[in-house]
Amino acid sequence: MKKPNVILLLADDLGYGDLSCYGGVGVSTPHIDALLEHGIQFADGYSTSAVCTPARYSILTGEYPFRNPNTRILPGNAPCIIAKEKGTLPKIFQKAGYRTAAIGKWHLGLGNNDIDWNREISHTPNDVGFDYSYIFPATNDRVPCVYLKNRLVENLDPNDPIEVSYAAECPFDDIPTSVRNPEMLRMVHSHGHDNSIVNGVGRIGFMRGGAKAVWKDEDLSEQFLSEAKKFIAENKEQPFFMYYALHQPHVPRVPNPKFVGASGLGPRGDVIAEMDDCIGQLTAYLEEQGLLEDTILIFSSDNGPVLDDGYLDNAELCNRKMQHKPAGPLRGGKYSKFEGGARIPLILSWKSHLKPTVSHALVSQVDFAASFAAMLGVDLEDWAPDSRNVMDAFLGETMEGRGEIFAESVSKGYFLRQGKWTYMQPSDGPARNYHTNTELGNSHDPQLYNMAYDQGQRENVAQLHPDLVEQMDARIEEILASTHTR
Ligand code: NG6
Ligand code: CA
Repeated sequence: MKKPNVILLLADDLGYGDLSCYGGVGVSTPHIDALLEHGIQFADGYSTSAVCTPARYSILTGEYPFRNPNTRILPGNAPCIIAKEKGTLPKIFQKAGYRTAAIGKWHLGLGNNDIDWNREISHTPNDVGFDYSYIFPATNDRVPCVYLKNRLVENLDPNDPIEVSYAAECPFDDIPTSVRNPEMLRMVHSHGHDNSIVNGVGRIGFMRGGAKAVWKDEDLSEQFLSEAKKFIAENKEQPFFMYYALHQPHVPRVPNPKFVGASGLGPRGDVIAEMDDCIGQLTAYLEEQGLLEDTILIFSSDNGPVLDDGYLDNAELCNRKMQHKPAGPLRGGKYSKFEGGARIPLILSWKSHLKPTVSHALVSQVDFAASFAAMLGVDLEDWAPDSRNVMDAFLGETMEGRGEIFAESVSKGYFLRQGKWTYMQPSDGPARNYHTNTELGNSHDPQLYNMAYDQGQRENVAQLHPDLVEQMDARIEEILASTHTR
């Protein structure tokens, strides 16, 4: 078999109802929908977490986040949480003779607690299996707002060194901050995001210097796309794997001017339109290069949707007007233990191999590692301890998936899905996220939902099925006490 190229496209905070092919109302994503002309649409695809860093950790390591105590939303100056010796998804591809690249959002930490942004950085994507990387360090709302190419900040000016701090008080008295210089803001924050001002937007964290290196939010999408194309052009003679982490529709939502007003859904809809266009351009480029037939394109999201995640950009109002429900029929969203947190759009497209299919197989992003290892004949040994080979399900050859889904909320509350049942362990904590108003799914009572008729998790039937509750709770405890589940 000719080894296919693999491009894993991962959106940031895109919900189950945010794509028109997933039945999203008031939204139009024609280019992503077109992936389904030769693709499998997973109705029951999951990430392992309702937030970013843990979900991405699982994709890249094939391991549940709870096994690494550092899997939480990381600040922009956190050390890399994937150890250099760890088995990873890109290393599996490298073993199979692929060239590998990470493009886009990283958010898994950099360096080893020693980061100096003005020198070569010691621990980057290049140390965990990527031959090439062109990323931003954390999130688009966290400093430093710069591109990192392999080990160096791009456009670094030695006369204008970069300093970064996540201290509670601003340690630099000569930089603009949202508190000191509200007149410089072009976007109003609702919670947090009142530290450094970069490109007219308040961020999390303080940053000084690096004027030539800071990004323009409007350019992020095109910049990453052009890097992706360059990598493809330079590596088309052998198979390649590209982890392409799109920054949309995470806050701050600042589309290129070409997309302002494109969706009728306000900035959140506009950046989704921008992202969709980006996928269209990428697909067209692959076609032009004669590569589309032999390239597997996976499209997914790291976690569920959120509307006000710290900036007042009218997302809620615009959605209401268009009756757009970003989590579709699901309850909760980003941060949540309800299905809206970790059940995400997941599409696998392969022009020369697949017909349009909707699959209800239970699959998780943690399975990419073992599935591609099996496809490529790579021996996993003890790598990817929670990843299962469900390649037959990914390719639509069977509707049987992994049997169980295990995932966590922002506060490490756990849920387990087996067949039609989703069980959520009792937990302390608030019913809603104070900032975003998302229903978090925390309850002192055990919760059991029958997904066959209750996708929206409205009717807790735990009391009707005490044996099932006991058995599923015990399984969660068993997973938490285990060293692997593969
Ligand atoms: C939260 C931020 C939110 C977002 C999130 C990370 C505040 C009040 N909220 O702490 O804006 O940045 O972290 O999102 O600062 S994620 O998709 O990368 O997990
Ligand atoms: Ca995210």
